[in-house]
Amino acid sequence: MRNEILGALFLFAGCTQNNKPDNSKMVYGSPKATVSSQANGDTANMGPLAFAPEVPKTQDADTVDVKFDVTHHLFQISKTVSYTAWMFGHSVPGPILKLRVGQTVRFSMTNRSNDTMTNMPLSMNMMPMPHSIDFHAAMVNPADKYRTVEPGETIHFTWTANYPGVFMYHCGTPMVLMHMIYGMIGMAIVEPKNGYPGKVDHEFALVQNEYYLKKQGEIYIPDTSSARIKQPSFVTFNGKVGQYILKPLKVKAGERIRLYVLNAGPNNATNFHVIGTILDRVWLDGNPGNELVGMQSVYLGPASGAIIEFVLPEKGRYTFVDHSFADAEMGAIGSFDAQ
Ligand SMILES: [Cu+2]
Repeated sequence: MRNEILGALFLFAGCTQNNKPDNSKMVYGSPKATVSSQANGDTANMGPLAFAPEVPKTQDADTVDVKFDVTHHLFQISKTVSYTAWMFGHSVPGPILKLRVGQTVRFSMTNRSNDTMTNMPLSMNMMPMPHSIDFHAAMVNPADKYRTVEPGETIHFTWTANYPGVFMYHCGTPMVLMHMIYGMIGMAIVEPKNGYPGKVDHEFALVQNEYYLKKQGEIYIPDTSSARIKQPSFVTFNGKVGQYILKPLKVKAGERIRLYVLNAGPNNATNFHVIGTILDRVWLDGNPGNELVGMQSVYLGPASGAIIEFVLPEKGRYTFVDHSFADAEMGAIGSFDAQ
């Protein structure tokens, strides 16, 4: 009996220790960023990246090279709506980046906004713009690493992932609101040193964001005045209106599902909910130290994330929504097809 109590105490102490940040291992800051006036020759994305809902695999290395560029491009968010997007890695949201605590990222990004938008008439091309990137997962001097680079320039800097979690990255060039509603948002996942605890059968990444659009000729352009009063025209999971209603995410009944969810905002909160089940394990901001259990919905303000686990109990179609139902009506709705 005594041994059992001691064992339980030991386990409890172990958990607490695991969940506490170990400040002796933190890496604060990094060498100064460099900016070159040369564009990267290679336009391909590089690193432990994937496009949502796919979750990338981490790489087994102390230092990982990550590269994606900024482009301006026409982006289709529904059958009838296309708009002039500013994007990381040629998508909205930008590519999902996956790291492990302790890894150092050697990052590089070219501002290619001066490239011709190949999918639009020249007369409708967007003006080249200065851009930047701000990684919420990093602990660095923002004036240095998150500085704005001009069209054609390339920024290089390194940073180390100290905390596990589901973090946002975004363009931080003023007016920040404008750069975010144009599509300059993305997710970085940092897993604990030994990976996330527990086994799951499926993993998906979901980034929720708001669009504020107004019509201009045949296409739409982002509208900062409706963004200022927080009245979106569309709210989406992974950049496209209702895409997982049209094409549900396929799983099996009874399997354990893990979602990496980020509310990129930029303005409104979300109440993530799955109709027909209970969210049985939730790590706020994706840190196992912040565990909640048995949730009906997970409330996430702008730039908040979570890891959400659950089981779909029997065969069927399970809809997931932002339970602030105005947002579901505007496109923040999808479904799982459990076979
Ligand atoms: Cu920008």
